[in-house]
Amino acid sequence: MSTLSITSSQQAIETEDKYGAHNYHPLPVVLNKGEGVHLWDVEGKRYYDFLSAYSAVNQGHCHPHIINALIEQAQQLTLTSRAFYNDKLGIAEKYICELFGYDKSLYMNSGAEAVETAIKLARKWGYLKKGIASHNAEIIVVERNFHGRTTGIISFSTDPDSTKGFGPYMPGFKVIPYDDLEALETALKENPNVCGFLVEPIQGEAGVVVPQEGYLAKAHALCKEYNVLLMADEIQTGIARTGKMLASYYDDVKADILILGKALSGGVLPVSCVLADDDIMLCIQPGEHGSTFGGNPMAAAVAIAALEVIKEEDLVENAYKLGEIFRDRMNQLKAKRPEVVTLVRGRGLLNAIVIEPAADGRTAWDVCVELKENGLLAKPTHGDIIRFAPPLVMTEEQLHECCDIIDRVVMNF
Ligand code: IF1
Repeated sequence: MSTLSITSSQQAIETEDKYGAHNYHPLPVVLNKGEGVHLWDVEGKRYYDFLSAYSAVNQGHCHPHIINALIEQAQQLTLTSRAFYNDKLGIAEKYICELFGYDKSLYMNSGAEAVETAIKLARKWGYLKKGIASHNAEIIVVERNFHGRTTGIISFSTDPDSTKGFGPYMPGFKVIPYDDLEALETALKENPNVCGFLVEPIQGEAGVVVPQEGYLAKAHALCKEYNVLLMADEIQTGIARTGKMLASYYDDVKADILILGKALSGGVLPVSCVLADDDIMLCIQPGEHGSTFGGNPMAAAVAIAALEVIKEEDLVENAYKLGEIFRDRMNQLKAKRPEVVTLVRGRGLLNAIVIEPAADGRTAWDVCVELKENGLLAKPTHGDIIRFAPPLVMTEEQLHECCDIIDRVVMNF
């Protein structure tokens, strides 16, 4: 059977349409090369990437330090399974524990796998340490949460597109409003079986929803008062994206369970990780959890390299500085077209604008198609919100060039 070679965008789109599941509706662009903040399509057109694969490519596409770590390890040893030790996992465990200040780490692959791991860990801790009766542990989650797409995780989603038609759902979750400390305290007071509060420090998929000042710190204090674990999902907000190494750091919070993914590998392969101290992590004993690829030598080598890039290139500071500039530019645009841009929000280089649909029905989708025509790639979420999240290696000059593109498109919308 001959291996197909893609020679046009149209051919790629038609091939995927014929042979691929229709579980996405991508923007009509077919990419075949990435480098730093840029992507190229099959026809050779260059774009600025303003999505970063939903914050997995914080270090820029194909970062040489990460790629070299991948190639070197791939030529040495790729996978042993955890039935045996390998000489890279311990180094990656030590590196990440010391970087974030935890006793232990548990490497998995996808973000959803890490969230499922955190759920199992919190429940186990609830039974062994808090004394919750078996099978009665509850975890508090928030409205418009996004933590992945497994049947367990969508069981507590409030998004019909994520949930309808996939039941029956996993029990043991209580949904409260986001950014509502009274609702959290009530839920904690009413239910002695709560073992965890799972929350994004800034809600990504909901449209970059930034909670009130001090929300996470006050939520953590309530969790401590009721002997409940704060489980911070920093899969999208972590690894320098919001202008701090973790979004939790805006509130000086160290979550009881920290969940990382995406940029933990710089977008090179799936690597996720759950971090916790011994009294929590050691509730899972040998043989009680794992995965074939979790903690494989390549993931270990890539994770270390991806985290080294963040530090060596001062990406936390760059994200903070460029984020200020970006929101300033977007607020200037909002002042010029208040009937189109109704909201600008975000932290660091995780931002979003809300686009009011035009009288003729054109929406944020049409803005993104026009941005693509002008050399910038972004994608709307929930119809009217455009998330802007470029790689953190962007220069100030490049950022202004991108803002000029957004300006031009919105002014003509
Ligand atoms: C898709 C959304 C973003 C995440 C948080 C866990 C996960 C994600 C905070 C699961 C993943 C991805 C999934 C991807 C698109 C993207 C996404 F639109 F789906 F919601 F970023 F906002 N926690 N988010 O953001 O990690 O298993 O995917 O590695 O499913 O379309 P994963």
